[in-house]
Amino acid sequence: MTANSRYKSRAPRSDYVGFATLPNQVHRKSVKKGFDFTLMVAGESGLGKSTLVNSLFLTDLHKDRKLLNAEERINQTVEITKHTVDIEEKGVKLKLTIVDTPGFGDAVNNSECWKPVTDYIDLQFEQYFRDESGLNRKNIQDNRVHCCLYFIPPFEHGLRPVDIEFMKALQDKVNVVPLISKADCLTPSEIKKLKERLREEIDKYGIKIYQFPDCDSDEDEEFKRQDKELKESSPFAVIGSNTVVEARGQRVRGRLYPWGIVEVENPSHCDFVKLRTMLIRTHMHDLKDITSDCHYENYRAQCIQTMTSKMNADKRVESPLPILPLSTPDVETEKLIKMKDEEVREENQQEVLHHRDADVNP
Ligand SMILES: Nc1nc2c(ncn2[C@@H]2O[C@H](COP(=O)(O)OP(=O)(O)OP(=O)(O)O)[C@@H](O)[C@H]2O)c(=O)[nH]1
Ligand SMILES: [Mg+2]
Repeated sequence: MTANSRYKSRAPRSDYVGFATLPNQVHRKSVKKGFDFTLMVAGESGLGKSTLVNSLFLTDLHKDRKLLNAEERINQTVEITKHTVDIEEKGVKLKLTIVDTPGFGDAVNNSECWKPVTDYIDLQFEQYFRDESGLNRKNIQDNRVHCCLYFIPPFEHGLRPVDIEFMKALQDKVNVVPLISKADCLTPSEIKKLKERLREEIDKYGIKIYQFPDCDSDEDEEFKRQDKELKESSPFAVIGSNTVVEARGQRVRGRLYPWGIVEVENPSHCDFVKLRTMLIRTHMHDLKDITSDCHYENYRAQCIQTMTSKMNADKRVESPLPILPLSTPDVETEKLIKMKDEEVREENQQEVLHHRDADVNP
């Protein structure tokens, strides 16, 4: 729509007020402002978290970054690290932030290994809450985490206690998307079996993972088919690699084995493309909405509740008596007040008479 048409073209029609342009106005404004999205990865050490996010975004979308050579291995992540890339596509700007977390060990005692991760998420909420309640609300830096990819090892027959506890610790703070990592270690039938098992267990243990929203009935058939396929493929089985190999005469991102090549972006090898499509093309906005409408709202409500009860507690310490609201006196009280007034008046009169007597008869 041109500026001209927005202002003039519909003017003569009396039944057209013009609010039908609202979606266009919103569109223009949001394109101008740009978008942001923050993705986090979590799970046991060595499951390929850093490799996958690199395959997903950093090398893929950030054009200036070169692909790593086979020798340039990704190092073990030792602290929470944040990478931000500004990308642009058809004039739409996206600020993408990846939060890579160090994996927990495979030790039996992994008590509270999720704490640094949940603390990080809370800290971003806290920062946003402070900024939102402060004076400079216009330039708020929103670092809230919109999605956490939780990596499940391919070697187990289902969820381990630590996976259950970790996801439960995350579930009310962030959209959790479970992934079967290193899917190249499994055959297609093993993947199918593990997915079924994981779906059952997620249900059984009441783990709240990110739920894909229902598809609108007016969507076209192709979209509906893709949406169904997406839901049926969950939890996605993924493969990561930062090396480019030669396959079928083409250079593709993949893993080279003595017996063949595993292609990261080949849909018959793994769900990598489905995951990327879901995160970027189809569900980014929903993930952001749920973060702000559910997870952040929960945090905010809890914060306000804690602040209110603390304020009440402080007041009670300062004045041991409860502060009651002023009320209008009832009938009984008014009677008592009148009687008291009468008494005072009588006393005053007697005092005046007494003084007069004293003046007359000194
Ligand atoms: N077979 C296989 N190996 C993978 C895959 N993704 C990563 N790896 C390898 O697994 C090893 C660990 O990968 P990282 O990406 O460092 O794992 P991480 O989860 O980030 O580990 P921490 O930083 O310790 O938490 C590396 O040697 C990777 O090359 C995969 O999909 N399949
Ligand atoms: Mg890592």
